[in-house]
Order: sequence, then structure tokens, then C-alpha cells
Amino acid sequence: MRVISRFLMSASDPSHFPAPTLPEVAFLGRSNVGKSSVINSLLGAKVAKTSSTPGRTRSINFFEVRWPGKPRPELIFADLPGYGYAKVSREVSEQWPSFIEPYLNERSCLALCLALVDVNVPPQASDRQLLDFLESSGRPLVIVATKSDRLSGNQLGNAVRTMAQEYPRAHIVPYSARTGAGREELWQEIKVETENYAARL
Ligand SMILES: Nc1nc2c(ncn2[C@@H]2O[C@H](COP(=O)(O)OP(=O)(O)O)[C@@H](O)[C@H]2O)c(=O)[nH]1
Ligand SMILES: [Mg+2]
Repeated sequence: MRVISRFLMSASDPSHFPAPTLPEVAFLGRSNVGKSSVINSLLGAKVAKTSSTPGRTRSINFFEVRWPGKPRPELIFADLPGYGYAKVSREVSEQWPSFIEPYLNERSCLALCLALVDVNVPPQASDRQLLDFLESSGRPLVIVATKSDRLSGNQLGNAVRTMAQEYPRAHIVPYSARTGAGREELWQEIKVETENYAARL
């Protein structure tokens, strides 16, 4: 799967978001979980900034995605601000109700939510909060179990099973931005859900 992508904009005010004309895929999860790395891995280009130190910017970065040979963009990736790292309660209380939750509730073109959860870390309250919210919102949802390269095959199998018990209703795709494991499967999910979205219009 090869795509052509470009950074569109960083927006902190919903009135500046791109017009809701293309299906959008939202990348959600705690700071440092690997959101920007998964985006870059899917796009095959370093369009999203990655960092080992959690950022605190309250804005959404939008990327446009085209298929090679097609003149028009096909979909949008939205990199949402992370939350729940270090100063958990403060970040959750600031980012979540005032910004992330309204986006999830109101963004009309939102075709798929990708909830990123670090497969190396035991279940966290902030992950549970995100997953509960997404499940009750009824938005199409896939869990991306990130940094799968850090575990051996057996450990990974156990960790994914634990995650599946924790979140029984969502499909889980183990992913490594480092090795590309899970890339084709995740693209497949994205294609299916964006086509479902287009069919509902
Ligand atoms: N081993 C490993 N490290 C990763 C992977 N994805 C991200 N990281 C590391 O995790 C840190 C945070 O990644 P980043 O994409 O910036 O996370 P974000 O804050 O959620 O956007 C960086 O140091 C990355 O190099 C992965 O698949 N495997
Ligand atoms: Mg990031």
C-alpha cells in the first residue's frame, strides 16, 4: 500500500478544521503511545512529528492522503493531542472535556476512530476512559496495540489476549511502527471503514 500524503494544518479551533468533505480517521491515545509514529508508518513518510518527550499542545494536526495516480485526496488523518501522561488528572481534565470529546461528538466526517494503546503497558484508567467513551459514542472503532516489536511472539499473544478481555467489543490490530508489522491489516480496516462511511452518505 503506497500513498501520497501531506501535512494540511494544525488547528486548535473547530472553526479552522478542514471542511468535513472527506472521510476522516482519528488517531487517539495517551501521549507517547505512538500516534505520530503510526501515522508516519502508514503514510510511509515522516509527515508527523514524533518525540520521546510528551507534548502538551492543544491542537489537532490534519494530514491529507491520496492514492497514487488519483488527482484528489481520498481521506484525512487527524492526529489528536495526547492526554493522560504524567500529570494525568490535569491533562485529562483540560484536553478531554473541552476539546477531544466535542471533536468526537461533533465531527460529522469522522469515519473511523483508532484508539492507540501501548501493548507493553498494563491497562490504564485513561485508556479505559477513551475506550468507554468511544464504545458508547457508536463511532466505528479499532484498537491499535502499539510498539508490538518490544514483545516476543508469546508475550505479544498474551498481551493482546489480556487487551481483548479488557475491551471485548473492539477489533485489535497489533502494530509496530518500527518493523511495519500490522500495517497492511490496519490499512485494510481503514479502507473498509472509509468505504462504509461513503456508502452511508
Ligand atoms: N519500539 C518502538 N517504539 C516506538 C514505536 N512507535 C513509537 N515509538 C517510540 O515512542 C515514542 C513516542 O512516539 P510518538 O509517535 O511521538 O508518540 P505520540 O506522542 O503518541 O505521538 C518515541 O520515542 C518513539 O520512537 C514502535 O512501534 N516501537
Ligand atoms: Mg505525537
